[in-house]
Amino acid sequence: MSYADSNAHHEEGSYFSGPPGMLAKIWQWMTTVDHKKIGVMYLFAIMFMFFIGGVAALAVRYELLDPVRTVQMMDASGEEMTIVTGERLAGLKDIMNARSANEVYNRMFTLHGAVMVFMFIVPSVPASLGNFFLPIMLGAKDVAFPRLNLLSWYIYVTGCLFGVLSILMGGVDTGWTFYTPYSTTTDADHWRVVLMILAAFILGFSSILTGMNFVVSVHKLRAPGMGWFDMPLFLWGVYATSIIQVLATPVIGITLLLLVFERLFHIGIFDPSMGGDPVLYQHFFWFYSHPVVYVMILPAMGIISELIAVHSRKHIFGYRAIAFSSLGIAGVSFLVWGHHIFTAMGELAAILFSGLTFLVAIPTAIKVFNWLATLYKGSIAINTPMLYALAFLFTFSIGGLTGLPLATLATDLHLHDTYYVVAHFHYVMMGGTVVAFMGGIHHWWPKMFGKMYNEKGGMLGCILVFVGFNITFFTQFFLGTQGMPRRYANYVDEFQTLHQISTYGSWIILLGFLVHLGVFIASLISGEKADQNPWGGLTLEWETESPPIEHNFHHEPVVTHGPYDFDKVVPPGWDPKDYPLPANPSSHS
Ligand code: CU1
Repeated sequence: MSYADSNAHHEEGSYFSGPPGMLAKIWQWMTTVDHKKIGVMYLFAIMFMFFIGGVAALAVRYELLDPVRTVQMMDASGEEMTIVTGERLAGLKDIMNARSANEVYNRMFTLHGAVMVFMFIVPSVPASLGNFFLPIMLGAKDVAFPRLNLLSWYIYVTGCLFGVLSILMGGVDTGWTFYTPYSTTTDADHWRVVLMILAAFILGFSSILTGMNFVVSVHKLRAPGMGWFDMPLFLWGVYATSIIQVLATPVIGITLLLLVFERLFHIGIFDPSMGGDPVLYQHFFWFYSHPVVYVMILPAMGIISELIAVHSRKHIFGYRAIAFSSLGIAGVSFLVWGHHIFTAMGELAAILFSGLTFLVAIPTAIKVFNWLATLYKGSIAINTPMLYALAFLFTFSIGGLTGLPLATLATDLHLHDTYYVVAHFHYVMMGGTVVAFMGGIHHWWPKMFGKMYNEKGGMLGCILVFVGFNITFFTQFFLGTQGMPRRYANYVDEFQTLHQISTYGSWIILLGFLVHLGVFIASLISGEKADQNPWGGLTLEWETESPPIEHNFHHEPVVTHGPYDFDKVVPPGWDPKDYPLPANPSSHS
């Protein structure tokens, strides 16, 4: 509680205490250049897109509950729809089976992929937690370009609106990758396709500008005493991501623009019937979309470093190795795009891309081993952030290791375009990024909103998500190795049991997220007031109030110890409530 008296001579309120009056408040939020408010707005928008993408995912899984002979009968007999499989096909299933079930199914998985990739997972950690915490962890008042930050938010919202508009008009069936020539020739309504492509195009600008803002902030705004290697590892993750965003995103921008021109004006770049080359599109597309996998995962890895160090109160093992491995992953990420299209290139090229892909395993394994070494003999807290960190180690390791057979040419030929791939990238994206994101939200929730959440509820949600996730996606490794191709609404009977198990798992995931939602709402309404430093962290965000004041710190903080120097500065038997540390003459002088 010591912060209260040290700040007593200041009147500044918390960042969300706005002017009186609802309209004035809304106006203040809409025009704010405060990185914290912008981070919170991103958080809610991103969660909303996660909800839309999640509903589509549940619909896809629901359709796959049975092999659906309904569709074949319907195709044969024209418009008449015959429901064969009985009562279980009521409700949502009817909608899925409307007119051409396969068509609706294709739109559903495209909606799921496009929303989750472009509108949820790419901006997820950097735009929400990154925006809120990067300046505070640097000891700065705001990001380097606060107005640009607000502009990035509005560009993000515009992109999402384009996407939602396309969905409301009926959606697209191209898959989230918009592969040509299908995406330039599909007879779906022009504007739906164009709107969805433009959505991704616009969202790219938001990504570039945010990345640029963060790179400059890290270079220019570190607090006095904070060298590069005194930065929290979350910031190293966000920094590495920002570099990729700035360098790779322009490529997808140009590519999508060319795609729109091709679709509208038939200029002959990607369409072979006009002398174009569809494989050229795939190279362009993955030149961005592989690095962007690391835009998704690097900030998540940064979160895991914070969670593991703080909640086991241990100095992180191999700080520099973790920091450099983030940059290493960012560098290698630009050299491996070809592994998505092994079958569309020459033998030598495929061998080179295969070899380069294996390089990613080195910095990734460095991180995983360092996290394990940090946990060793730590005083491990059993709480939601730590549970999510442990879940991450498990699921992300499976995600990483199952990538190796895909990088191997001989095995990739069999596994390509099967459910094995679906399982693999969900283990990385959901088992990695989403799991870390959830852990990070719980870790920083008390700081962002000034309220504690119910720990038992958080842990219950985490366990449900973890169990449901593994039931849903581990089965898909078996489906894939047995030959079930991805992107099909119908399948042969022998796959039914595994598909059903997978679908039941998706319901457990849903239950887990509903528990989380309930816990968050309960916290906002009636949560216990959070201390300044509920976990005993040593990074700068814990040196300001919960929630932070408008300009983050009363005085410019001075960094006097490393971000994880628990062994040096934390006295035995220390209670985080006694923050700041007795021996720490830092910011509150
Ligand atoms: Cu890739």
